[in-house]
Amino acid sequence: MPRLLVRRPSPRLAEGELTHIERVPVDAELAQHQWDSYVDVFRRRGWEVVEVDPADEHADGVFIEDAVVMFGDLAVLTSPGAESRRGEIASARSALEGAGIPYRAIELPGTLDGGDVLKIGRTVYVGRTLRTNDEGIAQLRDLLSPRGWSVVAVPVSKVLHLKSGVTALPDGTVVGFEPLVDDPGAYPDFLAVPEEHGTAVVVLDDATVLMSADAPETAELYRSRGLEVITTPITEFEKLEGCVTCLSVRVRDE
Ligand code: CIR
Repeated sequence: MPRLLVRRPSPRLAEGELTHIERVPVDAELAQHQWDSYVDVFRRRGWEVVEVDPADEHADGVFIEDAVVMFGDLAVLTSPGAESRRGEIASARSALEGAGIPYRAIELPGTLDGGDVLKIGRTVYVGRTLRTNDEGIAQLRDLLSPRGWSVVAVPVSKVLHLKSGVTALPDGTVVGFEPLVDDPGAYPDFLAVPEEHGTAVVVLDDATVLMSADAPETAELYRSRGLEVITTPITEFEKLEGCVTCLSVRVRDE
């Protein structure tokens, strides 16, 4: 059974880091409700939900994808680029140990945020951003090359993380909102979508994706390509530069 690692939102969510957008009020109660609905999408589809211990002192802890990335059955524990987020790693490590998931870690001075990692087949695109540095990318390459993955660094300057700008459909097509993508030509197969919040999809299976409810035209575009599209509202997380991918780590059966 696939497993979903999640961490419930901190009551301090509204104080999370912001880089590219202005701060607006966040409704903590609505955020909790949206988080519950997000987790329910997976639960209803048979995923086992594993809660990482709350880290209420870390406003951004809910964005658990930044702390852990799965490569097959190996987890990589990251080294967050924002100082305010480094304390999230200890509890993520305990969660991996508790769940019996083997892991390796990126170490300082290397930094790497999980939001900068996009896997397509055995290719791993890694955004070089304010959060992920060359040393972090080099450490990731050293871990993955012997395991048969190839790591490709791509520049990202217009959004927080690589996956704030692009993700991939089940067939490997990279989708992005072009004004926010540094180099669409970096990907063999690129599809421009009409809305910023439509760029992030979580692949649930070969025919189904989960995305934000705030991109209806993009949802229609994906449906016209034969996909089943499930939408969920995540407005309170989008206000903090979060998206649908970053609220969980998907541990899939290999
Ligand atoms: C941060 O700046 O770190 C958070 N406010 C947002 C993190 C979003 N994570 C992601 O896109 N993977």
